[in-house]
Amino acid sequence: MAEETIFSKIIRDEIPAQKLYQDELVTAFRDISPQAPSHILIIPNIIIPTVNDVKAEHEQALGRMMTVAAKLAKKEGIAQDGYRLIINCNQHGGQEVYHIHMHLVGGKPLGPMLT
Ligand code: DGP
Repeated sequence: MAEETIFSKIIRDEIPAQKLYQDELVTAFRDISPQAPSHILIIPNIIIPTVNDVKAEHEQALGRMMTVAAKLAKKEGIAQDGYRLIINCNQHGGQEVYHIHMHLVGGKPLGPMLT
């Protein structure tokens, strides 16, 4: 059983977060330290620590993360101009929270992708 992070507490409403969406598979909420006008995190409700831990049985939740990203981008009004979806993995990827999450970032022109 993978270790819980702060994100499990957000899923269960045990700590506050600006939740934008939740269903049986995924949860979306605003990032605590936004890097752009729209910065949303979309996570599976089950704990998958990193992309390295992804298995076929996770495909439904991971696919739902994409459809929710598309819906929220439209809702945020950033779909037309565009945005970026990012999943960081492990140390070199800059991952800080070991509960897989997709960053939905937009609302301004974004800089070069790799730093
Ligand atoms: P990453 O570096 O990809 O692991 O990104 C982790 C993100 O999670 C980072 O942008 C900040 C965000 N974050 C960390 N703790 C919290 C929290 O307690 N609440 C919210 N809303 N976001 C958090």
